[in-house]
Amino acid sequence: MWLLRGCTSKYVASSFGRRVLTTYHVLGRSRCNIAAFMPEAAGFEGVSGRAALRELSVSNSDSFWAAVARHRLSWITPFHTVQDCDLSRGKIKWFEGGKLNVSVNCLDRHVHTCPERVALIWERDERGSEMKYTYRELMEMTCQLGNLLRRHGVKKGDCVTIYMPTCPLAVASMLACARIGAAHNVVFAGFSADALAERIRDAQSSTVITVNQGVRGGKVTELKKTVDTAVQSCPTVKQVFVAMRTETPVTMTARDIAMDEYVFSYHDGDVFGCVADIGWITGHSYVVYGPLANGATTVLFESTPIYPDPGRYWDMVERLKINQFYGAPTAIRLLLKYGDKWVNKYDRSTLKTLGSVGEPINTEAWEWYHRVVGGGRCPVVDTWWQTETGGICIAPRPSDPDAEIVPGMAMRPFFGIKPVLMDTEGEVLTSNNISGALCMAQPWPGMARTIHNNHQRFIDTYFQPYPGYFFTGDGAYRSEEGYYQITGRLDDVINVSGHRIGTAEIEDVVNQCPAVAESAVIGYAHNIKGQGVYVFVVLKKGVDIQEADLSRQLNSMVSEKIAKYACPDFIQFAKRLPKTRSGKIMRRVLRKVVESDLEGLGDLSTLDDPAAVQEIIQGHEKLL
Ligand code: 6R9
Repeated sequence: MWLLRGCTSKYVASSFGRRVLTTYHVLGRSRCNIAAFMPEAAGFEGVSGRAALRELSVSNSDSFWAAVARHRLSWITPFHTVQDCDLSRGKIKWFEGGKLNVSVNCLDRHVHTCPERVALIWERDERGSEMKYTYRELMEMTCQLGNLLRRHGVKKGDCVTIYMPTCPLAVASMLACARIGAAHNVVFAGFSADALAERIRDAQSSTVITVNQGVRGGKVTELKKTVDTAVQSCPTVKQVFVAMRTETPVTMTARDIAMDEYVFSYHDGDVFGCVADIGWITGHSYVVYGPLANGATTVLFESTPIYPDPGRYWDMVERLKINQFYGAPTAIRLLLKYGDKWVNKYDRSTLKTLGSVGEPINTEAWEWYHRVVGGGRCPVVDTWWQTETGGICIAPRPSDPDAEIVPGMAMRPFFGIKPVLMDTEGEVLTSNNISGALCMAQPWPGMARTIHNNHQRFIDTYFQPYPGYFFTGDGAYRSEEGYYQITGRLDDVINVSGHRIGTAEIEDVVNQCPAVAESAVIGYAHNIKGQGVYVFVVLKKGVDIQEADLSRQLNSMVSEKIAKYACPDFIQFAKRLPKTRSGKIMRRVLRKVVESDLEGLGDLSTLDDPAAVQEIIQGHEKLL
């Protein structure tokens, strides 16, 4: 484990920490714990069955959330008012008068009842060298770190920047901040010095926590050096805590404070495997706060899906006996390219549920995930949510563990969530078999309260477009049966010859072509059709196909499955697509390339690999 030099394990007094309360629900039937708070919850006596409870969670949402909050969380001071929200003014206040500490809820509660249960399994980059940490150990580490931060002047209301790979010390750092009432600003460990500096300045951090070097996919990255460069343009930074992830020493300056390492003991436990980086909201809610608040064992995945080979996830599932696996479509599409043999090599019998998040999961990827990875026996849950929503809002089985699942559909609203679809005039669409802008008609506790230092932007972005509703920025389709399918960001809707169509819909068809591993569809100005269809295509490994052949195949598939107007006007082959560190295709960048507006590429700091953009630009120039 990571030991903090010179600090005691004295308990840090609880103080009211984070503004954002994250409620958590484990995916799938085996772990759905809603029943756990029902029997004694006032107002729920007559409610039997989860479908009825879901109904009540929307129709009587105050009682529902009050019961959840009282029975599932430990409060320092109980709340007196469940909520005081007004969506028309962007006013979001939950559990007024209440005080709790999220770190105490994630740690102390479980240390009292089951101290030796494994909290974290750190799947280190070096395959087969995983390490386990119990709740007791994680709490000790968190308290030590909390004390250390306090001794160095970090106090309630400060914002600490954490620039670390996904590892136990990063989790303890988040929890330590929460424990002492500081906010944390977790920055992806792949971001450049400039991107890091911008985020440190934005948060006005005086403290940064980092490691000497990161290791991911077998590659070493000089994180401490990046911090050194970044802080040169961050006058607020007074101190940088440096832990050792590798044995390579780094140059320390007067501003730097060293932290040391020793090894924790190993224990068995149940295992929730969300492979997201902790720098993404999915890592915050479903690697750290959600699983720990529920006393689960959570996996910290430090590596990449293809290191040292494309069997990495499934080897990890076998070794760590993972029960719920939660990942992103981009990784599934990548692994699908390498074929089934990398999956079939490993025992996946512990898997119960397969989750997907981050983008619409295309049909081919969904089917492969279900048939090959899950052997046809694990439900695939496509979960829709956003940073702003705090946790899952639409998912296939929030209430009925046997409910039907339609591939590629997020399906049903979660407890307490009331989605609505809006037309372009701002009217609520009441019928089914219809598409519109996805909004939320009711507040829920996990939703964002503000944008740091810019409350007006919060109101303008989320509450002004459809007064009285929270606007998600996404489009959705509601089927005849009332199920929801996310059609993508509304910015990604194009208008071809008067037909409005989500680019995700065309991509779904393109991705079904046997030669195609992945694609991105962009609209561009077309003087006859209004907008034309420009398709970026990444081919599967080993496929060799001429553009004319591919174009013929795609035209026939798109006209058959959608319509002739949606057929590609341009096809550009690409080795890879520009993506964010959380795996989302950066369509904005592709749009600018297609418009030949290279000046307007905008902020590229969240880009995973900047070389991908250069390749795309060159490919586009060749095509013209
Ligand atoms: C959790 C997360 C949010 C945006 C969201 C939407 C897209 C996420 C999705 C999905 C279709 C899903 N998105 N899950 N689209 N189906 N299951 O991804 O948060 O990084 O803030 O992104 O991601 O467009 O609005 P965040």
